[in-house]
Amino acid sequence: MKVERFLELCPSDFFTGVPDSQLKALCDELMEKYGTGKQHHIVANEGNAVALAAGYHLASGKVPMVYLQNSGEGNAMNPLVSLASERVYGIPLLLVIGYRGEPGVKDEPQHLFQGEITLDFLKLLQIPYFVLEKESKEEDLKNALEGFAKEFQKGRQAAIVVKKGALEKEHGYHYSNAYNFSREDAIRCIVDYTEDSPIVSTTGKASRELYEIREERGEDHSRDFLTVGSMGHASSIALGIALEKENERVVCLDGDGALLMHMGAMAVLGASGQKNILHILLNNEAHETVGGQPTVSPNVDYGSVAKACGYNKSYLVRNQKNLERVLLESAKEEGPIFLEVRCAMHSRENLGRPKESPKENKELFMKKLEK
Ligand SMILES: Cc1ncc(C[n+]2csc(CCOP(=O)(O)OP(=O)(O)O)c2C)c(N)n1
Repeated sequence: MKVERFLELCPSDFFTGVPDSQLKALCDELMEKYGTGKQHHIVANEGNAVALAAGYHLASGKVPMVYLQNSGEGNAMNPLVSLASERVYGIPLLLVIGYRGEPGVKDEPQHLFQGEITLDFLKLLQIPYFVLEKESKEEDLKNALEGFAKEFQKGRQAAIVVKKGALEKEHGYHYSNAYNFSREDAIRCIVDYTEDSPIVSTTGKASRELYEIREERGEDHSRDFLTVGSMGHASSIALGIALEKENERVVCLDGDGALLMHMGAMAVLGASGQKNILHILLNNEAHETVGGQPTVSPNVDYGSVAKACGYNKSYLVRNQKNLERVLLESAKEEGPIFLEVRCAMHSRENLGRPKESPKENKELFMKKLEK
């Protein structure tokens, strides 16, 4: 179905969510039509989206749309259950959910279990849903929305679960930023200069690039924990390792979308005063992995946030030369250290994926840490 028509049929005039590659047509259309601001907000996590939409409903009486990848169901669950629920405030919301890991469709390991429980999750929360497929007819969606309208009147939520290829848009939206230092080159440089340090890398393409860089160097992957799912939690994983392994200097490779998703982790990391941790933010001001949709990063001074959270030092670099200098200099400093690298919004078309399973990655990583 054409995304333009989809939006005409949906009852909402306010849209908020966290982007998803499977919902790229929807995200692109919302960007083209509204940009970000008054009617469309790309937020830090899916729970934020539910709450922001709830506020909009309180002020307008209308039914806002909350869009998310199914991975975000967990983040959305608390405000769905304890705020929006008919048994609490009764806030009508139209959820639009990208269906990754759909049973029977090949997908990455981190999506498989989530895919299996996506519809059960909605059933558990007593949220009626319609699964939109490539073959769905306009009539099917209209009928579902008519049913949903009755639910909304009762202060309930309803969901459209979007299968791969179900929403289409002729022209993609063009996203860009002002930087030209590639994330992959930044990671290559970090691997060069942090020597044998364990690296905890964030969800998305940064982990895939780290994996490929090890292959390129003929090294194994035993120093890297690739956080393929659980977006926003890489720095907490790194802190957990640093607390236990005080002789290791633990490096976290974070993304700006991921860091924003659970920014409270920075406060905890700062407060830990842990000397053996280097938190590196690869800031491309975008959710590049899922299509390049903007984050609110241009508005955030991360270095100041880190300092205010109690990190010992914070650095900002935009090119290879300065990154090399800071990596050398910061190796002599006590942590927690924060290093922001402003990166281009780009990745290779032919970027591979890890060949080992997440469990194999874990076992290799643990074995190496043990030594
Ligand atoms: C809870 C959750 N919501 C959404 C996603 C989908 N997702 C995967 S990667 C990604 C973007 C990550 O952005 P950022 O951390 O800035 O890294 P970049 O892709 O720009 O390198 C998103 C939204 C997810 N995996 N988990």
